[in-house]
Amino acid sequence: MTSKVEMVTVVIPTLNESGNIAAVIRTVEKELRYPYEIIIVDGGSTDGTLDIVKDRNCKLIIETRRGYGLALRLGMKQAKGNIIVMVDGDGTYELKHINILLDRLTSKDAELCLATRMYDPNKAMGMMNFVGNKVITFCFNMLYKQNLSDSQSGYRAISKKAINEVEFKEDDMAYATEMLVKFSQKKFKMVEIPTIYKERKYGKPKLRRFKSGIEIFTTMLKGFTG
Ligand SMILES: Nc1nc2c(ncn2[C@@H]2O[C@H](COP(=O)(O)OP(=O)(O)OP(=O)(O)O)[C@@H](O)[C@H]2O)c(=O)[nH]1
Ligand SMILES: [Mg+2]
Repeated sequence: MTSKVEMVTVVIPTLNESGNIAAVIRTVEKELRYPYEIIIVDGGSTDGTLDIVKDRNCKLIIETRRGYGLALRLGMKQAKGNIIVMVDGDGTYELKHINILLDRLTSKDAELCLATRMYDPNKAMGMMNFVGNKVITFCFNMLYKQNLSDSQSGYRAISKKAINEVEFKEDDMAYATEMLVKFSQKKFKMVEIPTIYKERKYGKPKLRRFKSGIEIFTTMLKGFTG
């Protein structure tokens, strides 16, 4: 149950996002209507990302062990807000929708609200990612009796209390799925808002599709078989 936004902690993992991170931070600062802090968890960027972040009013954590999930987990541990927003530092998510995301979380009294890119009118997501995501999300919905449309969205508002009640183990991309699996098991309420997908303007994706796909399916099945 999340009926009120007192303070928001925006947790952003970064690994070589110098072309994107300034705009991400700026948009949060401009748009977010609630009291907030921003925590950047950097994986040891060598492209100037750190210099950009140090100039901003953000808390910076450096964690050179690899892993998207590890970075998010570390950032969330330090969160002061009662609500956490996790979002990538690559500019692919629409941060102008951040208040809508938070308002849906509280109006629905949910533990998690995710921003789904599946109704993007521009259909900007690449075919491989789109199909992979559809298959994973379909299996997840079947196994855990949910009705989500974008299980791989990394743009979510989550109650800090809910995060504290769950123990996470996944260090990489499967973390996003592990969260949905464990929240389903706890019967936490999960809702969505539609958002758009924006293509990466700078830098390279760190996603290794095959490795992540295997890890995601393993995570889903592990949760199901106990
Ligand atoms: N701290 C940290 N951040 C990471 C690591 N791997 C990825 N990231 C960041 O996590 C976010 C998600 O990674 P992306 O490379 O965008 O993966 P993706 O969203 O699947 O791929 P795109 O299609 O390019 O958006 C980005 O902000 C990355 O910079 C890591 O090992 N450590
Ligand atoms: Mg991305």
